[in-house]
Amino acid sequence: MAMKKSDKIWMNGTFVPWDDAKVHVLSHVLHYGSSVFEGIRAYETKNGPAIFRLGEHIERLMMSSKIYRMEVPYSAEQIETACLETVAVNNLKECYIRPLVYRGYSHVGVDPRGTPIEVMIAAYPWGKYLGEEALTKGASVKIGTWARMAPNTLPAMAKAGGNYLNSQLLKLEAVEDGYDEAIALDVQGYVSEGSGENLFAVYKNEIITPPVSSSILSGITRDSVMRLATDMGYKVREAVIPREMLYIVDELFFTGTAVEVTPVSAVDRIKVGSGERGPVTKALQDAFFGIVKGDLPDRYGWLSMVPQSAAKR
Ligand code: PPE
Repeated sequence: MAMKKSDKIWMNGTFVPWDDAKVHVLSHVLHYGSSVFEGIRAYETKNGPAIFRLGEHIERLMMSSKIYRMEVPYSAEQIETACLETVAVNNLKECYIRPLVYRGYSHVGVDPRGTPIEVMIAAYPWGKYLGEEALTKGASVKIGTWARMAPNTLPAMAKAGGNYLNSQLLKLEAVEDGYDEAIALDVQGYVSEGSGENLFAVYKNEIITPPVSSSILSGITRDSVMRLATDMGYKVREAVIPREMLYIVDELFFTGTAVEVTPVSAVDRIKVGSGERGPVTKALQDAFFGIVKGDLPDRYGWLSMVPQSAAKR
């Protein structure tokens, strides 16, 4: 799937034309996966484009950088402003924003000390992660044969480029086998998350999701859905989930910036509930999309409006 280009990419403090945003082939990041990144969405609202939970995403980018001892040469505030400007200069309304912090070019060798820490931010249109139809019909998933990283191998809380080698193994296995997506177990055999999404189950009138200790990325959409569900009166709990529970729950859905809130219709070809999108999933989708698109009041202060004046830069 070729991506849709936009005009300009923010690279180390300046905007460069999309086709000129390049790195040297001996950059540390290419050889050793030394990057941390974010995925953020902006939605079109009646008052212009708005970025969803920008502050939390950049906070996580800074935490991921800290875990890998990468000294980011910009403040969180500067990166937030740069994200808003990147959407504006490209005249984008609905888009995906990808900030990346990476170790650049100085020398090859595992010891990363001395490599320049570089930052880029791109914004471009990105449609529905698992296809438009999955939002209503649900995704068919399999339990991957690859486990998520053991907690003392790669830190799952850091959204690091290298973690996505594990995600790629999971995703490739799933799509090659005819599924939309894979769910990974952790090294203990408990449910962790999808290749690029968190997972929620609805079971006996409770909403449950694996805890951070199950090697998940602590998702910002996950946090948003937990807050929305609690305020809507649902009982929400983090719980260690055994694999077989996925076969008997009433509803199952993914959350994530790219995937938004997407139902899961079957696990290992076993139908989840009736195999249709369930009522709790639907209610949470309505609440989530209502807020991000500005149709419902932004009662949690989750939207950052893109200043239109920034477009003139
Ligand atoms: N787990 C993983 C492994 C993950 O990659 C994501 C986001 C999430 C959970 C959900 O986190 P959050 O976006 O904060 O709710 N995955 C990003 C990258 C997807 C990609 O293919 O690239 C995303 O959704 O932007």
